[in-house]
Amino acid sequence: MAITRLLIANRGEIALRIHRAAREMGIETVAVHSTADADAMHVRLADHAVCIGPPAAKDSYLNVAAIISAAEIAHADAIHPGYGFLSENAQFAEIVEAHGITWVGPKPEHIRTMGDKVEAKRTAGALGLPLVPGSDGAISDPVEAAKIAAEIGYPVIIKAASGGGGRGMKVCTGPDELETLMQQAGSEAKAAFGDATVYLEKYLGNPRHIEFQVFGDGNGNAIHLGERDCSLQRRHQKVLEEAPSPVISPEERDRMGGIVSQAMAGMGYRGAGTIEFLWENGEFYFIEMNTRLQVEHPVTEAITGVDLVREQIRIADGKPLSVKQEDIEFNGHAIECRINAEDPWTFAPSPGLVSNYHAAGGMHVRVDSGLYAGYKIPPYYDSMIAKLIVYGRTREGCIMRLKRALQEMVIGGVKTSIPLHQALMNEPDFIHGDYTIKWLEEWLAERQA
Ligand code: MV4
Repeated sequence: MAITRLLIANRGEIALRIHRAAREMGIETVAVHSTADADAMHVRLADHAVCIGPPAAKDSYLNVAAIISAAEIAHADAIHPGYGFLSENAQFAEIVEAHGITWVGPKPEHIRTMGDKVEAKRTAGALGLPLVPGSDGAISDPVEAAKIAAEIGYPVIIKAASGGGGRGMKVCTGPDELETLMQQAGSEAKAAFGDATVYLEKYLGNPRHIEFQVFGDGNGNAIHLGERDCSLQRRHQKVLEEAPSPVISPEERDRMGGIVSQAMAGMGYRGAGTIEFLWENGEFYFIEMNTRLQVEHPVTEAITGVDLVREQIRIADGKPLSVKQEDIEFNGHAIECRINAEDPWTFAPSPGLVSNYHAAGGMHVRVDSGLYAGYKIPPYYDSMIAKLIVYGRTREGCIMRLKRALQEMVIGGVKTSIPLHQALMNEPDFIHGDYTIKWLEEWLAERQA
């Protein structure tokens, strides 16, 4: 029952990315789209297209019944969810499988486990991953919490079990505020996620965000594809990512990579995954796992030569991993700039008509985007309209080429984050790889002043 027709339950550049991988494998594609996306590039390129609803994501890209119906009408035998939307919805994965459709993603039980941050941490710890010191699971009793906080030392951070991506976190600097902040965190979590469960961790003051790409075959075999440094972010939105991390040595990569792939093998993980760590003073601390393909996957593709979407589809199709760990080499350096339709300094969204468009090109330059001249960027979705991914044999060479590529990019008619990336390329701290998760926001604040 090999996959012959793949429904892509997403939009924008990632829908196009998945379409391209499928085409190269001889698999037909089915695009689904809202009424606002009828003119999108992925819809034009796909073999078949089905309109699944009005612009609001809850009525279209998050509409499970509409997507399953589209799959049945179009005779799709597999569904790829991309990132965001339904990609980490365990119930959706179960429904897809219950309809006899191949789910291009992890086992639903693993999506569910990792979606609960308390369960994720417990699982990661049991599999041998290093954890941030903190409460052993959920905590509700303020007396118990105060005991743990005193043990691990202040400041501590209170996190929502159903949170993730930075939502519902509170930093607590001393015992006086602990009970109040726990209550606040709990009720905010209840309001946002319908679940008041919180847990406690030692607060790391100035870490880097380093994540490992993993792949499992679902039968106890797993590999890692090295790390990405995603420390440059604003309000929990990544701005630029790179691989490898400027601070991780080959020995450290092999050591941590061995630990994460052993953990994934141990749980029988299937498909692509990302293990997120905070890294401070040379130590890794697991925080979360993402059970999906990530926006920034191309930097890993650039330095390993492995097509991650092709690999996802192969695994979903019951094939073995196409590469063995010992065959994976890490060569050179890659940086991805996320290009958003927004003001580069105020970050105000800037949707509208793209009056003209020219993508950068040349050696080792990749642009993942559904843009074209005359395209109208709809206001209803994420503002990311393109990713510029540049490779170089060295980090320095990569930055030089990236500067050149940023100069070549033309996106007319809307504001974009290209000027922000150009400014970053001239910052000594960035050039030296000397940045943490706080760096970008501090730099932006200084520029305002
Ligand atoms: C932390 C932390 C400091 N100490 N946990 C934010 C998103 C979520 N995935 C976890 N996050 C953090 N957890 C401890 N124990 C600081 C952050 C954090 C952060 C993490 C990664 C990338 C950017 C960030 C920005 C602010 C806070």
